[in-house]
Amino acid sequence: MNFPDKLKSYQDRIDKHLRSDLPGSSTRPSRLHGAMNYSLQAGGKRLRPVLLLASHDLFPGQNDPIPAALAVEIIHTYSLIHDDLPAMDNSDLRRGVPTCHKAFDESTAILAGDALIPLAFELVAKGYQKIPELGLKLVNLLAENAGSQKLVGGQMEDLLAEGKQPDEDTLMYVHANKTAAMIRVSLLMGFLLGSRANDDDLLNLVSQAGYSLGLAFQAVDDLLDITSTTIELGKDASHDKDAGKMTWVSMIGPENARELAQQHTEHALASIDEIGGENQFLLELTHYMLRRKN
Ligand code: GRG
Repeated sequence: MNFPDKLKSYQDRIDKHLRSDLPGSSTRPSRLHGAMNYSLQAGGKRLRPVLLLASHDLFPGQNDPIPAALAVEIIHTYSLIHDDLPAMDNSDLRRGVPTCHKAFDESTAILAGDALIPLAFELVAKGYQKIPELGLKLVNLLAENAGSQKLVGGQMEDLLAEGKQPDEDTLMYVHANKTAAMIRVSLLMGFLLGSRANDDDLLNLVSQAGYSLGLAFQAVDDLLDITSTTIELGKDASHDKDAGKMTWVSMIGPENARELAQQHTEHALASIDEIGGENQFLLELTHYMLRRKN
């Protein structure tokens, strides 16, 4: 199967389960479930669950990766809903449609984000209850990476840095935690559900690949803010620039940011290459992430 077809088949599989495995929009309170499903089904590249499935397929095993894949997309979606709120980035557009608080209202969007967090953990806990040792490990990994020293911590420092003089230490902290942590943990969870989960050398390589891929992804995201249009992005272009965000573009300029994205991509490719297994799709996905337009 060629790369675009494989990517689409992963995305379709995730979309299907997001529609069928979660409480539907008519579940009481329907306004809350309506808002949760609105944001989950607004689209999005499904990058994190695709990475999880592809990482699982490196060395496939008997475990079903879908509950974990849904969980990482659900945590990511909550973070977008909360990030878009007026108290944070105050964005009107996300995934090509009005943000959750614009389509509903602020209180509903806060609650929709809140409710998505335990839903993600419920899926992992229930999905892997027959393999409790691995299940707990996955719960722990997801909690750590979504928590105050990773995703939320990165978001906190990102907000604190707005309008400040750019400094590399802060920027690295924000990118490593706000962005790379969830990308890395997606690869790790997929790998741990596969048949080589006990191979620590491979696990280390997967971790390194995830970290580099996450940093490359964020450097590209910084560039897209100034090179892509609102239509292409599905969210406001020039948002970072207008908000005085600390980005690689504001710190080292677009050419150096592009160079940096390239370097992180090469590191990721080297690790994925060394991992071996059925790694062709992940190698192609890494290239695709560098040339993406949204
Ligand atoms: C509110 C705790 C909390 C965190 C918010 C996700 C996030 C952290 C902020 C969004 C802004 C941003 C630039 C984050 C960096 C990660 C990133 C580029 C997210 C967007 O991910 P994509 O491009 O989005 O994968 P889709 O819509 O395709 O899923």
